[in-house]
Formats: sequence, C-alpha cells, structure tokens
Amino acid sequence: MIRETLATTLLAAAAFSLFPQLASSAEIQVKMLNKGSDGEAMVFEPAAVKVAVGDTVKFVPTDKGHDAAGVKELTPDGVAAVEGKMNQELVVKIEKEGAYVIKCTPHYGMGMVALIVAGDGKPANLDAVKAAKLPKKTRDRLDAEIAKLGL
Ligand SMILES: [Cu+2]
Repeated sequence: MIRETLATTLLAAAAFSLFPQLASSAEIQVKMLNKGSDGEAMVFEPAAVKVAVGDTVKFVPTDKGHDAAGVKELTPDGVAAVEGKMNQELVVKIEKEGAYVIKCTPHYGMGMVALIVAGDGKPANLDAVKAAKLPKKTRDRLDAEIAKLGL
C-alpha cells in the first residue's frame, strides 16, 4: 500500500518535471495599436507583462504598420532577440528568466516599446534595462512600465 502510494507520487513528480507546461503555461496577447485605450499614440497593449518561464507572448498586429522585435542588448544573456515582421503576428516562447524589451522598429523613437518580465523577483538584467540610453519618450514609457510591475 505504502509502496504503491510512493510509486504514484514519484510518477506524478516525473511527469510534472517532464511536462511542466501542462501545469502552468499560459499565452498572453499583446496588441500593436495606433492608439491605446489611454489615448496614447503607437503603443503595445498591455505594454508590460509578467510571465512564467514556459509561457508564450503573442504580439498581434491589430493595427497595420507595426512589428515586434527584441532589443538585442536588452534581452537576457544567452537569449537571441526575436525578430518579427511588419504586419505579422509574432509568438515568443519564453525560455529564460529575465527582462525582455520589445520594440516596434518604425515607432521605437516614439515610445512604442513593451516589457516582458519572466520569473519572480528582480530580473538579473533589470539594471541594464533601467540604465539604457533611449529616446526620451521611449525611456519614459519603459520607466512607467517598470514601475507598473513594481520593479
Ligand atoms: Cu509601431
């Protein structure tokens, strides 16, 4: 009896470690918009998302004329920056903890920027994200999003 219970527990633990996404993975949608619900022009909405490793973030081209691309130097170490195409959906599977800054290439200077934070606590590369020299509008929006996440 005890042995059976132990075997069942071990099996469940093994299954969980092999397929953790079965238990927890989520897909978060981020829209690319000409105008946000707050009236701001050229935005990702939501512009800040907190996710778990294993989740996916889907960037949806709700309005035309946008893309979603990772900012190389503001991506966790060892992770390649994603490159979306204009007017196309981009699905990003998050495989590592950290902060990911995503830009819309044509509107980066206008502050069209999104922040993905994966994992709990303060991301290892958050200081780099906070210190990055960016166009003023972009810097301001990013700071607001960091604050929104309480980081
Ligand atoms: Cu854009």
